[in-house]
Amino acid sequence: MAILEEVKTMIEDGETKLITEVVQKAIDEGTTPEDILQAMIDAMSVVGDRFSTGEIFIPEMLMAAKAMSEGMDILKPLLVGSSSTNALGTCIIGTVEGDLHDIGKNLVSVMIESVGFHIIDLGVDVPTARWIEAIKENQNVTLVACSGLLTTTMPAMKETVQTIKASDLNGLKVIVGGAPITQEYANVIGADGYSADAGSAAVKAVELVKSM
Ligand code: B1M
Repeated sequence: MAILEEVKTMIEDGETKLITEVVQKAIDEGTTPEDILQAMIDAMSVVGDRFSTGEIFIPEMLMAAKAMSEGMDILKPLLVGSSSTNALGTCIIGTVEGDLHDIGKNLVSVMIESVGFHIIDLGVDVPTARWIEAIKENQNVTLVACSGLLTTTMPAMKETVQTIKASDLNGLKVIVGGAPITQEYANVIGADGYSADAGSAAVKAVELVKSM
């Protein structure tokens, strides 16, 4: 089996022990971290489809998510690199209230860190008050990045973004994303930026902060 197919199968099957070995083997064989990551993301889509059709249930989704996280632990240093300087200030990142999905958020975090931000990760299920508190208690916050994966938590994202924008917290930009989020929704809730994936989130983050 080609190595990327093997990586994909490990994630789809939630092989939390074997995944690190296979990811390391892919790296050793010269596969780029970006290609390995793409195979892992594709696998999560398959997992989502299987959940939708009732082929698998929450425990299997959880195992796949854990396998993805284990694989990411190996890829992260390669994706962030050593050029990280924090020159663009601090980014507060998290998943909005009511939402426990963190894989996409973690990927966005890695990519934003790689372009020169210091990351403060608030985790998942972050209520609006916690976002505000984190912005106030940290130095030089230039970016807030809100992730959301559920249609049912889109109103929580709206509340968080609108509360930040209506506050007297200046000198920062707010970027949003996640599967159900669109540019149109980002405009409606008053976010400064939207991105569909982790790579373009990093590009957008730089663009927004440099324009301040
Ligand atoms: Co859930 N889940 N889940 N889940 N889950 C989805 C999202 C779903 C689409 C599955 C499905 O039905 N096909 C569906 C949502 C439907 C909807 O809202 N329309 C769903 C559901 C229904 C649920 C529950 C309600 C199930 C239940 O209990 N009945 C429940 C909700 C729990 C809660 O949050 N309160 C639930 C639970 C879970 C698990 C806990 C089991 C697990 C999450 C574990 C974890 O994250 N640690 C899980 C998983 C794994 C998934 C799927 C299968 C995979 C998500 C994922 O990690 N994708 C997912 C199906 C799918 O996505 N196809 C699904 C890979 C990741 C790389 O992609 O997160 O989209 P993603 O991130 C992308 C972009 O969206 C973007 O960049 C990333 C890629 O580069 N992005 C940003 C993300 N954040 C961004 C922020 C940005 C910019 C871009 O700027 C700030």
